[in-house]
Amino acid sequence: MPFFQEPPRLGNQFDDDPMLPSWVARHIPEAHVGEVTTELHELGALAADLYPKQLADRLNEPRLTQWDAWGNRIDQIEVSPLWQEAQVLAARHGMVAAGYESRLGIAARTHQFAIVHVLGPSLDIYSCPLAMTDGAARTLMASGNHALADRYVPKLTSRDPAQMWTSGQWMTERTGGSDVSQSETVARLDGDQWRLYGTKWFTSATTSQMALTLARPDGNPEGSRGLALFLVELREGNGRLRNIQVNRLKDKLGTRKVPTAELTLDGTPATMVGAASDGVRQITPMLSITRTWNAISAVSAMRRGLALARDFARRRKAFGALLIDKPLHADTLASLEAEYAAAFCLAFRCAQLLGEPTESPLARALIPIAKLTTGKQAVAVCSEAIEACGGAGYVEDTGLPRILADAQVLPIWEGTTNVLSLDTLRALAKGGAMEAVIAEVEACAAAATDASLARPVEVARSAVRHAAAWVAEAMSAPDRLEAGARRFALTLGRSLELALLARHAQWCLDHPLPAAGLKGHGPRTAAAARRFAQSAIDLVGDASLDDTKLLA
Ligand code: MFK
Repeated sequence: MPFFQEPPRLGNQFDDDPMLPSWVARHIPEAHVGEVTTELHELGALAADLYPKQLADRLNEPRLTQWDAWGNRIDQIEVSPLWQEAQVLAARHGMVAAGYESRLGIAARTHQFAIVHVLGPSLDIYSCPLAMTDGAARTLMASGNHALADRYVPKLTSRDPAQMWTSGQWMTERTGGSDVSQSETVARLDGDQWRLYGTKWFTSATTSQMALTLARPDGNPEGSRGLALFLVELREGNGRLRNIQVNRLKDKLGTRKVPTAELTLDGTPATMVGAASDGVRQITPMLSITRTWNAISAVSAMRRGLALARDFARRRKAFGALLIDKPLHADTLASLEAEYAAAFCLAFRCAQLLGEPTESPLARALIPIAKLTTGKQAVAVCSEAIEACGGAGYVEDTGLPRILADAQVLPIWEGTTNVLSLDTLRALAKGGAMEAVIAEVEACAAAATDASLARPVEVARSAVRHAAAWVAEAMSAPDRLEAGARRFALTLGRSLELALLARHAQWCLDHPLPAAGLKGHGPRTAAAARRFAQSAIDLVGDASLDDTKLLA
């Protein structure tokens, strides 16, 4: 009988997760832990059931039809079958709605992102429109425009698939996605109606029913302060786009199921959300939400890659043994699991902070730090995960390469690593934020009292102190500060991850058997903290600016 390798299989994505069950047990109010655990267990089974469908749907991509047979411009986008199913599942399982429900109080966001974490990787990046939908709901609620909030938030947060709307977020133009101050789209009043004219260059999920976007009202000054925030309903009742042309869909490295388009707005009717200026400031609630989604999605992507790599290691024999029994392979997987566990803690800490009624200085600082740190980790871990499957990991019809291609967007959209490093400096410059980050690490250190956690705690404390000392000194030299911003932000990210992981390990050690599924979580989580502490946590250091000039 010739040899055929069994492909990796996906198990229940809640039960098999080494972090989520204990995090839920710790952070969901005690009265609701049972019900939420049952819900997540069911979603874990659904995520596994969807995986073969995902593989079968691999080659289906969105299609744009610009003209009908009679020469009418129609610009219709058809999404993949799995995306159509995702739309229903996302509404039904409250992937946005759960974050707005009061039943779990301050833990609503933990509940929501636990659902996203378990189900998201099986929905082919449908998380993209959901993230923007969540961001649009939060932005409208924060806008003070009660009429708009009352009209649209119930649609955006509905659990009824027939009622739920998704929203886009159109910020990027040909002038750029990072420096949006140069946006060229203008807004003109036509009677009482604002109309938008311009080109939007990277509109993800163009099948949404509405979008929030920036445009410069006629006569406003150059720069970002002259931009205003607008809400656009994309279609008439008959489905026709409202003075919007879809020029083409983007041909991307990954996220190929997402219908990302280039649009021309040619008198598109729009509603001004707030004041006629300061649109960037008005859209910042969107940024906090989508960046948290990004961090959670980074962690989920790592989980998916590792779940398949671990299963593969239990099925694949080489050199006389299963890969899982090979010391070097097991060591490699262990380090990746530690990286995942650490990233998980930071992303879910952000989710928890989002549940607070107003954005604290700690949340303002942690969200960009988490986004940039976990985005980089996702690419590195997903790359290792496909390598752990050998050549199969590099062959498209195994489905494995998509994991890496999709992960590569995570450090790019919603603010690149460098843009978010600078945003971290901006957040920390506001009163009390650096102190809040240090206090967070110190609080974790004080709670993680088990002797086996002493080294992780010390590594985290020393790295964060080093980072704080560096930034205090670099403040006086703007070029030095900017050049070192990424190393600084990643140091904060990794030391926060380590401190949060050590603290969670302590909780797991203290609660060994609250549920059968949590057996062994204490020693395992502590091992993750010890292993992560051996990785590079403190990256702070001044590189020579002269060398940079020579090299770059
Ligand atoms: C799974 C996840 C899926 C995610 C879906 C993604 C699909 C969408 C694809 C995309 O659209 S990707 C493109 C996304 N683009 C960005 O994320 C923008 C990246 N650039 C930045 O973040 C820049 O830093 C920024 C545009 C904000 C800089 O613009 P400005 O005009 O130079 O901002 P400025 O003057 O620094 O800040 C304006 C105000 O906003 C200030 O407040 P004040 O006026 O009161 O001083 C800032 O403090 C405030 N601000 C800026 N960033 C903030 C913020 N406030 C809170 N949080 C922030 N992050």
